[in-house]
Amino acid sequence: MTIIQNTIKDKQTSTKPIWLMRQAGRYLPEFRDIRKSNPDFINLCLDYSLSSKITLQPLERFNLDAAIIFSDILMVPYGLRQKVEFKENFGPKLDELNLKEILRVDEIDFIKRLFPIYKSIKEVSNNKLTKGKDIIGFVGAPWTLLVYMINKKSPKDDLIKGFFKDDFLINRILNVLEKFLKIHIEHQINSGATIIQIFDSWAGLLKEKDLPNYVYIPTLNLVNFVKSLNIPVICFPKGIKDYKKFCEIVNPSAINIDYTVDPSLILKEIKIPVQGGLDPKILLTDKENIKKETLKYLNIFKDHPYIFNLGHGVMPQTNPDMVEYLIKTVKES
Ligand code: 1CP
Repeated sequence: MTIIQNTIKDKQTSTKPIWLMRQAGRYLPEFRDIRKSNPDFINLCLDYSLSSKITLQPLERFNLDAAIIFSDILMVPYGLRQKVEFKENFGPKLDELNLKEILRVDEIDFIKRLFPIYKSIKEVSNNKLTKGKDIIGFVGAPWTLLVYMINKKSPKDDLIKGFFKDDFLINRILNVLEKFLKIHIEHQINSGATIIQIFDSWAGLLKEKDLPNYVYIPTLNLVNFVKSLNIPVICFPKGIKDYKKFCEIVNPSAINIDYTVDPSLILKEIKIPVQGGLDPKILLTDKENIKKETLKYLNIFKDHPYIFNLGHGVMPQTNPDMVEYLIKTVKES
């Protein structure tokens, strides 16, 4: 068993495995090199040879315990024939959602559109760099995908006015997402993914009373599906106030915490394995501070099954040397 599987399934606490959200990406010069000659981000995700190469880049450099497939949560709206583009200094931009068009997409069509992702996972799992390590497949949670599909861009500056006005549309989309996210998860697993992470990056936009409808129930359906395939599932409901309640209701195999929550409180309140927490901005400071903050998390979770990770993705301006230092600190402690 890998050390991450040991942490999640056997609740071992003696070794702390580590991988990082966005471990492949803009902060690596070798990624920027590839990106320069591939301006279309969706096409890059659909080039299995390049996407598998990018996935392996951080494993070439660092002593990480898992690979996370280089892809994006917005490949699912793309698979459902909603046009997605990534604009520089703007982020994702989606076309108007067309329910009729989406309802016409069938499983065969969807898989055909996303097939390079599955091929990339196969390549990665056959590579010697991932031997004895986990391969993390992922999806966006239904709520976060719904946000992008209706909002048509990042909701950083808030959701568009009237976001919730069409109940019928919202419910149809959530239904479609549940069906196709299960298909996407199952194909990633059949291609070699050994863990699934569910990213709910915008869970924090919801009021407490809306969490059951948009977060707890749709996520629980996916979590139960992944568990039925005998694969661990890690949830990241970023920005929610009550991680304890989320864990009680959704009960994933492990919970990824964000950088705004107090890890000591999490230790007290949460029984399941924990992942992440360290503020990615810490990697923009100096080694002394990185060491101090890293040891803080390791110390708090020393007797708890814990997978070291950040409280959100590695930032583009991060110096790779600091990532190396972080990993070394975790491995040597
Ligand atoms: O070069 C570039 O411009 C691309 C930047 C980039 C990268 C490297 C985007 C655009 N996506 C990715 C890869 C990616 N996205 C991975 C790969 C694996 C890894 O972690 O190394 C993963 C897991 C994601 C997941 C993802 N995409 C999330 C969930 C996690 C999170 O960051 O909260 C979200 C919200 C997205 C949407 C997205 N894709 C890209 C951007 C810039 C965004 C966020 C936009 C926003 O703020 O709304």
